[in-house]
Amino acid sequence: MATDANCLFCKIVTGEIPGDVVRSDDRLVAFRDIAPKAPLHVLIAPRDHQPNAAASAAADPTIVGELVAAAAGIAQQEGYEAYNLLFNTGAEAGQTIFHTHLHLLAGGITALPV
Ligand code: DGP
Repeated sequence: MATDANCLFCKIVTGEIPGDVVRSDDRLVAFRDIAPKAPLHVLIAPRDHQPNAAASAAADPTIVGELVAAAAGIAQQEGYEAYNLLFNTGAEAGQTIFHTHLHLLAGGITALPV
């Protein structure tokens, strides 16, 4: 499994830096966004360090589906039937953390997380 000692989200998924974790298993960690753009705003990150969703899909063909399935479970657990999912890919598209993460937003988006 790839890790990057300089990556903030690697530090959150390993617990080196605390996060408000809502789900964790051997494949992924989900934690609340520090600057939420909706009443529910959770980031779902693979443990494996890859710079974006396309790279994760290339490295591990099932992981992106696992992130989506985790999002569905978290939304249900938090009481939301409807939600939005977003991968920012590339700095020009608003990506600021270059460790794959799926944004899960529900309850009314106040601004796009870009
Ligand atoms: P993106 O722009 O797609 O790379 O999203 C990065 C998100 O990460 C952004 O919505 C803010 C969030 N974020 C940045 N630093 C931290 C942090 O230290 N903890 C948590 N929980 N979220 C963070």
